[in-house]
Amino acid sequence: MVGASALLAKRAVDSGAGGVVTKSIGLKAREGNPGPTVVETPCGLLNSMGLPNPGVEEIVKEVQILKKFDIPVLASIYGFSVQDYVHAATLMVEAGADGVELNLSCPNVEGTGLEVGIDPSQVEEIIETTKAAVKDAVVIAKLTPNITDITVIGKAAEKGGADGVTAINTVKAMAIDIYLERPILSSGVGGLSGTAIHPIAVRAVYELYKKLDIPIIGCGGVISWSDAIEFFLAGASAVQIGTGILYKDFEIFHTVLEGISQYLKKRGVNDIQSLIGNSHKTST
Ligand code: RRO
Repeated sequence: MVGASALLAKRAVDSGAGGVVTKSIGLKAREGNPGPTVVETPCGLLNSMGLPNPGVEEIVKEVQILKKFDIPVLASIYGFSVQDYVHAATLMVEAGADGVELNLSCPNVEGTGLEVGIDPSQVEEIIETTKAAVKDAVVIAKLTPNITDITVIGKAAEKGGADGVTAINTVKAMAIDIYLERPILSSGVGGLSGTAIHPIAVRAVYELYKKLDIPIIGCGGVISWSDAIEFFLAGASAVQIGTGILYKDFEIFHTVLEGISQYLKKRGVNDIQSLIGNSHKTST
């Protein structure tokens, strides 16, 4: 996720990213939650941004710029109803997005994201209706880890016709100011990303790989090239980097790609494809 700016997204691709996922977009502009909306913790970033975005009409322009540069774009979409998801997704695909990643997992706003993303029947319906509307464009479901069994939601997405799933969105978490004796985030609870959640994300990808036949995108705490390799071995076909950009700047894409390439060379492996899911061979 590189926000809502085409130029920042282009910087990520110039630094080695294979494509970009936008900040989550809805039909209407939203200011987001009042501050503080972000807290740095010793092992990750806690946020409660509250879906700030300029609305789909503004993002259409950014997507059009990205497509002029031939950059692969997934538009992240949220909605407060099935029709919201479908409408915003259709506008993004008409603007040239290669596909949409449906946010079924934002932990910070009532009536969307996580609230629908823990209900298999709603997930299936949102995916099925969106897929029917955008036809050949890719539809990915971004899943929440804030559920006992993530594979139930993964299966629902697959049944609805998803082309893939992204695992995972942020983990519900909290930080408290010990002198003010109250939560630091204005909303109290937020979502944790970064290093702390990487092992949770690897476990989620591993469990999903056992049950799904569609591709999985690993997301959560990729800071070093070895984090990406872990995702591939767990069963991911691709990885996303978000919080890692804040820690390592855009240079992270180059460093991760270079590390992966050295690892493959050292191990005599031809391509990443040959790594996908390999950790399952030696486990029960
Ligand atoms: O904007 C947010 O508060 C937010 C979103 Br859309 C999301 O998907 N995950 C998250 O941790 N925060």
